[in-house]
Amino acid sequence: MLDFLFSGWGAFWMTLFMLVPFAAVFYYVIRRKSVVDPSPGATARAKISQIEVSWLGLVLVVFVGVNLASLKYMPTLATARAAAQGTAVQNVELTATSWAYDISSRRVEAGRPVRFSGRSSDTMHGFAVYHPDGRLLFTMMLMPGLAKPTSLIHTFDEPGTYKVRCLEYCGIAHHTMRDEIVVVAAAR
Ligand SMILES: [Cu+2]
Repeated sequence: MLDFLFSGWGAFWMTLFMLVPFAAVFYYVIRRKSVVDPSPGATARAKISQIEVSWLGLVLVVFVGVNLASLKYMPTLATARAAAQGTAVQNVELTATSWAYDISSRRVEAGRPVRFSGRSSDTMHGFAVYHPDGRLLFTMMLMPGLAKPTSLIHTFDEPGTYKVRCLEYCGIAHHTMRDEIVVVAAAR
């Protein structure tokens, strides 16, 4: 059932389904103000301002709350945390060239942080890594001509074959720019 939601049609129907409440509220308001009672509203101005301020307050609280709660998922923070812990990091160096990657190692261990250091030798490229179930784990933007590589630390939790895709449009064969990283169980 849940797998269906992650397919193309699943996402399509889910999006349509989420629009139903909006359509219902829209229809309700239009009907109330055009058919049931088309006369000007009797609500006092002060009351309307009060509702507007409360609504703005709610939006602000939700906006700040969601941003704060999702901070820990930001790749930059995870990178800083892993770097601060100083555990043995596995280094993977990669260079993107239209339209392939040159990767120093396509095999890393699960449970140990991996530092991906990427460069581009020609134009703007991306380096995005997907979990075997299709979730996007992170993406890096690789810009040409930088003195230092772009780097990011990620710790893979599970062994498996992780797909790599370029997510920056880089020319006619951009869609063929793909690779794989194999995550193996940690050696004990
Ligand atoms: Cu590309």
